[in-house]
Amino acid sequence: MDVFYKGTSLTYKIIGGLLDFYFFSGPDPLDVVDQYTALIGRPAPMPYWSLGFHQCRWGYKDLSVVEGVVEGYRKANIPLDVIWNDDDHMDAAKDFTLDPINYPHSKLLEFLDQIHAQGMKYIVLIDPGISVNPSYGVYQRGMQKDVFIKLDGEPYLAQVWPGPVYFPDFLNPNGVSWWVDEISRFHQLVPVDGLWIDMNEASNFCAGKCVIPTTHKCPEKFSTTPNWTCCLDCKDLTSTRWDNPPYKINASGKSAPLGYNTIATSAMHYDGVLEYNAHSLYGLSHAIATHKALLGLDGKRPFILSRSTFVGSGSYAAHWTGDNKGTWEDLKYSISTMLNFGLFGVPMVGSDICGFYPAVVPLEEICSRWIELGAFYPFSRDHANFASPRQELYQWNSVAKSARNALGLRYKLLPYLYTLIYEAHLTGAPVARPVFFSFPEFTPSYGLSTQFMLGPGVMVSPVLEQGATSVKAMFPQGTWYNLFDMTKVVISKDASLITLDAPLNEINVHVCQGIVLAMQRGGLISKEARQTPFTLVIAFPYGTDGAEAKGKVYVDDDERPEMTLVEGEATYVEFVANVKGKTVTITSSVQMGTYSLSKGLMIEKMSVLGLQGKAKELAIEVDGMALGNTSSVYFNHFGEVQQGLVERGNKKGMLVELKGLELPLGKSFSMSWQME
Ligand code: MIG
Repeated sequence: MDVFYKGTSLTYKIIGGLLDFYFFSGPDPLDVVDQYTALIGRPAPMPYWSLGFHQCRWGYKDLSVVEGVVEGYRKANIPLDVIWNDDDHMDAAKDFTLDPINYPHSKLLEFLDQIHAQGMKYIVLIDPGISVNPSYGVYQRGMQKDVFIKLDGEPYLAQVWPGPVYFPDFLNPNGVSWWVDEISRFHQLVPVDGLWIDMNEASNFCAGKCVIPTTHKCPEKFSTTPNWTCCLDCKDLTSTRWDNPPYKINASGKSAPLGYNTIATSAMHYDGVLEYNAHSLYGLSHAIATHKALLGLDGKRPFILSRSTFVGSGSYAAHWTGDNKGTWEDLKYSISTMLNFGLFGVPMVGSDICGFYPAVVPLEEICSRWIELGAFYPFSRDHANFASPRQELYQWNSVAKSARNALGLRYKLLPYLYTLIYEAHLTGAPVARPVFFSFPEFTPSYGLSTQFMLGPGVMVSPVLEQGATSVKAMFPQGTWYNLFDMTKVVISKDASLITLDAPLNEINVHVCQGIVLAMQRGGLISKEARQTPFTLVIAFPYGTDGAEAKGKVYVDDDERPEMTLVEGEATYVEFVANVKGKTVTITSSVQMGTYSLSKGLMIEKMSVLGLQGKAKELAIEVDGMALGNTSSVYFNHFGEVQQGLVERGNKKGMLVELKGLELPLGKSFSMSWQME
């Protein structure tokens, strides 16, 4: 179909099929996504480590380069959880193989042992196209099991990186079991922690009905410079209504056959299903098969990143927004594409940080701004094209500084992000969401796509313009506290734009009044960060003497596939804080606490925002018993007590910190004190 949007109307030009309409009545945006994902499938649980930072690049020509990247991050003190290979590790671009010279098996295993020992992870790319090559086991077994999509009774011939390929049919149960087996064989060879499935639209360098040429080699020779010109002998398919329907969609800007640069639409899947009818499901079926394969390996929670998605893909895979450019325009555009995927039920999403295609402008400043924004994508990965200059975050001192700053906060917010993944899995609620999702009454934010929220309580306001050192941001009514310096307060009364300082290495991230944020100390790797003590950030309205704040935290052993409250394997705690007159109380209500107690997780600090004056007369109860010895516990007061209400802007407020706590996360507690 072609869909035309004309401001006041949508026109669907459809060349066939049945139309099923579903209406989701809301009333709130979050209700709509809840109803929608109840129908199409809830977003998949994600491993905790996948919320860490990822580094990738097409063109890490050998293992030593990859090792150098890990070392580069370590030396620069920039967090890194996952290192990726694009197709460079493969032997002549064939799935499930290793280049014996550049990625020798034993060396790769040594490297993986090392990084795994630190808790880091490794992901590689695979494509659906299987090299047509009688000496290649993956191909042989696929032929034996008859798993490929067909045209005129023969496997449909296409071309991707390895040269001539056949495309597996993931609608065929044999296709799925063959794929599951190939992944399990590969995993025995290389213990990868997740898989990246690319080119699964499916993308084909050729079009129509092709044969392997007899007059020249195809590909000419396998070279290290990628080459995507069609080398097969091909004829356009024009005789069937499947290939050549009377209405021509705008395929690649050409009035070409419908299957142009993909699988011919008259090709046949299992059980007589035409590609014409199944085309859009290819990437989804690929993700489902890959998910099944990973689940079967060692019972760990799968991580899959897919380029092609369809309704329902979020139940199996994360998504990145494809081949973008290192431009200010694409930096900005990444926000709306990310927010869209949240609405589609694919909350684990992000764009290639610093841009994929070789930059047309110097990258240093853009890359600083990009990691500041990208550190708050649910899926945070730097990735580049083989022809791009190197753009790992440590390549420039200024970018490294921005990265330490922004990723530093991300790693402190990991428990919050992980809890949002849990909520997404339960209710479809997007991790990154438009401001109006949390503030449906705030109509001026309906068109806002230069800022966004993480969950209900965190606002991200990035710089998206060259040379800017401040940013104009909009805030729903209330008090917002800067998470980098909690004494910086924004008090918003209406939709007018507030100018915030934003020097090159800084991004504005604010927490909203009414929220209790569970944070940890952070670190350079999520495995360590997740073991550190917690801080509860409690945001009351500025200068209040009557208010409530709420929050929750979910933690579990993220190795198991399910994200459910199982005794011993998960913890779920809700926090409620109140101010009434001079009395402040904070309580936890534990739905399940065994997991975090067994791990010895502690709350060490409360950071309370919005109060005036000095705190005194602390009382703490744990499990209903007064805590006798509170000698290690003390209050700190930062910032300034303002007289009267500040109206807006970068004002100073007050932070009351309660430090020296050792409250086990997972025990119910209640505490209270008086403000002088
Ligand atoms: O035609 O595997 O979008 O992220 O680096 C290019 C090489 C094929 C496209 C992906 C990109 C990846 C690239 N792939």
